[in-house]
This record gives sequence, C-alpha cells and structure tokens, in this order.
Amino acid sequence: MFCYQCQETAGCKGCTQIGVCGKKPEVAAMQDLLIYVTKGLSAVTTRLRAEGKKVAAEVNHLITLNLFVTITNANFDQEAIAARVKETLAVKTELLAGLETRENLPDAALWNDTEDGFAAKAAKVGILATENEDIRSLRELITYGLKGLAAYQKHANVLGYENEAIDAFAQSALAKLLDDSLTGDDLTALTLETGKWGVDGMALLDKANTETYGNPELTQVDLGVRQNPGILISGHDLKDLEMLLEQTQGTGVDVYTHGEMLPAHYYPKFKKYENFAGNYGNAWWKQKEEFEAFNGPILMTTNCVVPPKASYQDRLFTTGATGVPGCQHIALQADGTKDFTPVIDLAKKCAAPTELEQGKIVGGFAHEQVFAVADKVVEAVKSGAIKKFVVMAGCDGRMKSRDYYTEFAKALPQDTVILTAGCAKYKYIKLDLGDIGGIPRVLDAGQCNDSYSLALIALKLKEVFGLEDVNELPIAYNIAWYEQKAVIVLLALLHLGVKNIHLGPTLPAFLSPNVAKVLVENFGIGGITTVEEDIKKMIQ
Ligand code: FSO
Ligand code: SF4
Repeated sequence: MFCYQCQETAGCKGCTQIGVCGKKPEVAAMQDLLIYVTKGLSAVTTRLRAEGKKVAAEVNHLITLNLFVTITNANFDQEAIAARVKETLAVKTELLAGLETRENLPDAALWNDTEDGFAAKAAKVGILATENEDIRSLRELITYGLKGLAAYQKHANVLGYENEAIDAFAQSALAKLLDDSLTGDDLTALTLETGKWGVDGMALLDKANTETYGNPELTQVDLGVRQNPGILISGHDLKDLEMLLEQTQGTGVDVYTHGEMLPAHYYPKFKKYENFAGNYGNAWWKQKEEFEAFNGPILMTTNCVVPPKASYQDRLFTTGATGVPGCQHIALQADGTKDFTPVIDLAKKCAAPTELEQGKIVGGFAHEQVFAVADKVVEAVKSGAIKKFVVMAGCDGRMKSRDYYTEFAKALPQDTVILTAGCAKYKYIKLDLGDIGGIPRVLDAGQCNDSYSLALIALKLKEVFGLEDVNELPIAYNIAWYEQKAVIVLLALLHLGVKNIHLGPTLPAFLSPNVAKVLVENFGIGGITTVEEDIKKMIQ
C-alpha cells in the first residue's frame, strides 16, 4: 500500500505497511481501485456531457459518495468498498452504451472485471503509478480537494440542494487526472480552479444548512450528562441527526453530539428537541476512551472513525459513507429515510453516560450571527480593543505536536480574537479565554465546512473598512489540517485571494518540493515554528 493523503501519514512520507489511521493494505488497495474506477466513470460522464447528454443526479451522487468513502477515517470495510467498485462498473457499462464514440477514452473508462481481478488491478493503479513526483503531487492535491468537495456536496444533496455545475466540474477534473498530456502548469491551473468550485460547494452547503435548519445563533452547549440512556451522534451529517431526533421522541433516550456534530446545537431548528442533551467528549481522536465511557450506542455519520475497541464495537453503528467491519451499518432506504430502530433499541438497554466533565461551550458565530454584532466588532477594531483576528480553523489530531495550538491560543495577547471552525477548536474552546466588551475571544462558526462563514466574515470586514484587498485586514491565518476536507478549505481560501496562510502541524507529505515552492512563492503559504516565534511573526 501507499497512502499519504492525511497529516498523520507515517514518517511524514507515506503509510506503506498499515495506515497510522488503522487502514489495512487490502482496504487501501480497494480504495485505490475505487478512485480509479470513479475517475473512469467520470471520463464517461464528461464525454456524455460533451455530446450534449444529461447525466442523472443518481450518477453524480454515486461519484460523490465514492470519493467520500475514501476520505481518511471514513470507511475501513473492504467488502463495502468492493461493492461500490462493482456498482460503479455496472453504472459505467450502462453509460458507455449511450456514447456516440469511445475514441480516446482512457483505460480507466473502459476497464472492467469481476471481483477476482480487483486486487491485481488495484496494485497497478495506486498513487505511485504516476512516476513524475510533481505531476503525482498535483494530481493528488486535486484529488484530495475533490474528496473534500464531495463530502460537502453530499451533505447538501441529502438536504435536497444540487448544483450540477459543481458535479460537472468535479467529474471533468477527475477525468483530467487520467490524462498524461496535461503538464504541471495545466495541473496547477486545475488546482486553483478546484478552489473556485470549493467556494461554490461550501456556499451550496451553507445555503442548504441555513435554509433547512435556520441560521446558527449564539448558543451555550452543555458538556455534562443527564440521567437517561443516550445515543452519541458523531460526524457532520445534520440530516441524520434530524432523523435520529425525530425517531427518539418519547422513547426516553437522550441524544448527545460528539466531535464535529457539536455545532448542530447552534441551529434554531434543533433547539425544539428536549432530548437533545448536549455535547459529549472532544475531537475524534479521543474516541476510544470517550466512547467506552459513553455506555450507550454511537452513530458515526461521517469520518472521523477510529477502528473501535472490542469493548464497544457492538455499540458502534455506521451510516452514509462510513463503514467498519463487524459494526452494524444503517442503510439509506428507498424513500430517502433511515431507520434508526436498532440504535434506539440498544440505547434503551444501556446505562446512562458516565460524566466526563461539566460546563458549557459557547458557539454559533456563523456569518449571520457575526453580522448581527458587526457594529460592535467594527467599533472594537476602531477603538483598538481588538487588534487582530486569528483564523485557527481546521482539524484536531492525535499528534503531540498539536499541543502547539493550545499553547498558541493561550499565548495570544488579550486584544486578539480567534475565529474557528472544524474540530481544531477542541484544542482551546474549553479554555475560557474571556471576551472583549462582550465579544467572546473564541468565535466558533461551526464545522470545518463552516470555514465558508469565516471567509464571508473577512469579506464583510473588508467591505466595512473600505479595503481593496482581503489581505489588508488585521487577520492572521494559523490553520491546523488533518484530512482532505481541510484541503478543499485551503484551496477555497487561496481562490478568495487569502495569502500567508500558516499550515500545521506539518506541511502535507503529498506536496513535492517543487509544488510546495509554487505555493510558497505565489501564496506565501508557510508552516509553523514555535509558539513564541509565531506569535511574533503573525501577531506583533
Ligand atoms: Fe475534523 Fe475528522 Fe471536520 Fe475532518 S472530525 S478532521 S477536516 O473529518 O472534517 O474537522
Ligand atoms: Fe496513512 Fe493517513 Fe492514508 Fe491513513 S489516511 S493510510 S494514516 S496517510
């Protein structure tokens, strides 16, 4: 196997024996094959569009789900992934029949085999199949951006929001990744174009979320526990949460959020559910201890899943893109709903959660809530009460080096405000960093996809202060990344013209020295050093 798509990749080079995430070589191979056949299918859909034919929404959804399945910590189930390869090949065969010409289609568009041939093919189509290090780097950078974009599209799609132009772009880009005639310059341009569509994808999801569930608002979220048995829901899928809350009404079972589901509490629509109890635990990587202590069932709606301990494996359920062998998967039914009865029935037999902590988290500072207090914010900037904003969005992870972000947050001067989104917030959101004239010093916009809100806030400030360039604002970017959704957020920020982003705790292993050089020279992207030095560099 060879995988270097996430920040925790072995030795900051690549996982070759087994994933640091727990991904086994057979699973890695099946994911490589799934990416390959998805690119092949995308070459066919792109040809169909060029011939003036329509591509069904189901095919677009199949492609986005395939990409989502291969994101870090989403799916460890080899059989489930093989089933997706088969389904993709079947759909492709059908679509190929509708083409006027198959001339010049790449091998991936024409390849087909039974499951017996999957392993042999997978061994030939992995990341290292591209020999030139820079072309490989750009191809993977784009692939990871598209994976992140697919995750966000999937969340918008389940709420009934579609933007076919995004699908058409993503599929044409996937097809281009099979084209050996594209140069490094072509692929660099495609990387930046991916960022443009990343903005559109996040805008679509923002619209879907806020039109369906209302605009996030200032909210205090309980961290303690109640007396009833509970279900812990994790991941990013708000539709799954809504269905679970509906189905648990009157059952005596409470619902707690975990990890990236925390921001669900900020949406007005979810506040009516009395059994929506609070948030339990921290970011994804602490789940082994925390899921054990929860005592009840856990529903993983997206990544990040850590392969479970035997002690709670029978309480872990997956759904959507996630999968773990030996854990029950709640499938989507033909009518678009999910039946969470097995999860609820199990909860009724379980003890209430063991309390981990008490207190509250304050959040809900997505664009509308911040715009509502914009006068106050502008006043604070003008008076000098706020000297600088620091965007500290992104992901958390298990590496000790990420303690840097806690220390950085603590070391920030009192006249700075942290803007955050994503699970990176768990490194400092419980620190009680105080407020500036009633404005909390940590403003949490929501999930990683809500980084879009942070971009809107920056653009709004630029407008209010009458600036030409978003980089003239007193905003520093110190972003923590882990998996591929962070890649699309980064590309989106680059598209919006944001410069001098610091990326840590390490730079992506998939950036070759030459590709990294392009990013440094054109966008001022840099790594992190020590807290002291970085505070000097970014703040003072
Ligand atoms: Fe975190 Fe995991 Fe949201 Fe990621 S839970 S690391 S960037 O999946 O998606 O922030
Ligand atoms: Fe390694 Fe990350 Fe790939 Fe898992 S996702 S195999 S940890 S690079």
